[in-house]
Amino acid sequence: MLLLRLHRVRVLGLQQASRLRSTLRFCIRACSTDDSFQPQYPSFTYNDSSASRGWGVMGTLLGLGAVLAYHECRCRADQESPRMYTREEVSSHCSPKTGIWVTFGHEVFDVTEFVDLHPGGPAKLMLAAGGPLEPFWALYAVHNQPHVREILAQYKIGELNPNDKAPPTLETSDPYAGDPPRHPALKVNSQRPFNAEPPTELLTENYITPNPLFFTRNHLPVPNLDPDTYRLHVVGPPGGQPLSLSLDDLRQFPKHEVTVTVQCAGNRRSEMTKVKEVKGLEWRAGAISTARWAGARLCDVLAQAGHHLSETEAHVCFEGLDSDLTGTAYGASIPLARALDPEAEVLLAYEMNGQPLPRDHGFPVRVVVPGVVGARHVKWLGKVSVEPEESYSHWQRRDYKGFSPSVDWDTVDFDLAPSIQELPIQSAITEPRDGETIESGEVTVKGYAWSGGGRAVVRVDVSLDGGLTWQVAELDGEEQRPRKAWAWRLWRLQAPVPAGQKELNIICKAVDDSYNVQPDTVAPIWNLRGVLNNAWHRVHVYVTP
Ligand code: HEM
Ligand SMILES: Nc1nc2c(c(=O)[nH]1)N[C@H]1C(S)=C(S)[C@@H](COP(=O)(O)O)O[C@H]1N2
Ligand SMILES: [Mo]
Repeated sequence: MLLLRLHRVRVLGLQQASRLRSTLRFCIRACSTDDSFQPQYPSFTYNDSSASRGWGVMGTLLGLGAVLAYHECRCRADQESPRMYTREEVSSHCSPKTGIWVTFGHEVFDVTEFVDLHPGGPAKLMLAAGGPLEPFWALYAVHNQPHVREILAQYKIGELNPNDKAPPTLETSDPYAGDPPRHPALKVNSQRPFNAEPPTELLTENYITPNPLFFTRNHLPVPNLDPDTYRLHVVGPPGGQPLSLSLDDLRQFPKHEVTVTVQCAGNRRSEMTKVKEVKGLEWRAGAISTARWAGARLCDVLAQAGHHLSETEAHVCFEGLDSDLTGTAYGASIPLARALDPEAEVLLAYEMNGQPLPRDHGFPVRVVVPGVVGARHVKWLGKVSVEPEESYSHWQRRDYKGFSPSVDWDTVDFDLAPSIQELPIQSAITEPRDGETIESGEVTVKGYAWSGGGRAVVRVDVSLDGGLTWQVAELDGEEQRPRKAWAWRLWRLQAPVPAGQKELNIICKAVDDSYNVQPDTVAPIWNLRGVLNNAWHRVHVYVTP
């Protein structure tokens, strides 16, 4: 009886908590893979003191209920030895049908009943269903408090079998065996080579994408490079001196830092596939991320090697140190004029959000070309040269190009289309999710908007009625510099749900400072490779009556 009452206190407390959620914003801290908590540009702060008082009361109630229930649970645990589970058993409990289990340390919890009470929302908790909480809680310091651990303790059902070791590592004959470990929140499109995007629920939580969540697009195995012996080869002009630069040599150049959004040309390809089949990975709207990059400016390094602007057309070619079985490396190029323009801020980056580059993102050095398609941001950079023609790489000449919708694989002539460089205006909705059921009353729509070539986002229009009427969203994130708007704007619209609506067709579209707009549908921009999808982004949701 006492226990039942306590349980109700707990549940009521949490219901109150979820009602408060809409007025509360938390300081979400991002961190690096090594688990050390590192504040990074928190975009959310407490903004309502009465709400935090509410949490104080709630916390006390919760705390009391939790401590007593925890005590009860401990007594039970003392009486019997804990039930043992394997990781496989835990991972098979990942839906409301099977029940939802998670692990923390060596303990196993059945949190099925807690999912709908979670103050961070059920969708976020479900990202950890069937597996460990640690990688997720490392991203959200809010869980690093005793009362959170106490709530969790109430759901304990047993422990991990100590004989069940962590999953075996890949075979050594596998060329991908040396790939780094990855964050389990990433939605994997291909394991070998590794291609993955953050879930949209997490993508726009932070203006700066935490390194472990930054989307990853690899064409080949990740090379394992020794920073002490690493050298960057810069070919000199005819008669000039080639450079062979160590990491320390690169650090001698003035350090330049810039916030840049990287987007893969295949972002939102999955919507193109719905029109007609395309060749490529099924990226949703998460093949885009933003980081603060630091390194030497490419123009400074090229100048040191004796290069200067030439009268004739010229290109700077980049080669990665990742290669396939035939020894062919990843490669790409950009026009020399962009590379030499100090205002274009092209970097040879060795830091990402204040850390050395993670292995997946090009350790120890990558190119960052602000405003330009991801494919030119060559990772694991080994060689830079200035050539009269574009790179001969497959990825420069036989991929990453756009075509008319009627061109197919029999008629395509890759030589006729220019390689993609600056990307067009883009935007997408990250919240609510397609197919979700939302409460009537008020809806919050969130998303990102970005344009290539340094063009600033000047407006984001949102429609709740399939495009009949539009409301202008509020732009968050850093102010953009004219002609150097290299990073995205996050945006949000809080609006009443039109009365009597059972469903909403939510759309977003952005405008850049050249007044470029997005096309309304995918079909007229469909292309056989599925690149450059920037059609209006649409999300269909249901409204609870
Ligand atoms: C069974 C597992 C979990 C438990 C028991 C739990 C518990 C909680 C509690 C008690 C809070 C409120 C904390 C406070 O303000 O004092 C909270 C907030 C939050 N949790 Fe969790 N959590 C779990 C899993 C997760 C996961 C896996 C994620 C992310 C992927 C997550 C994301 C969040 C976020 C973003 C908030 C802040 C909510 C807001 O801003 O309104 N949680 N969680
Ligand atoms: N060396 C090398 N560089 C590369 C790639 C690659 O496979 N190898 N992929 C490119 C592509 S297509 C994209 S979209 C970006 C992705 O960068 P990220 O993985 O850091 O997000 O890296 C580019 N640079
Ligand atoms: Mo890409």
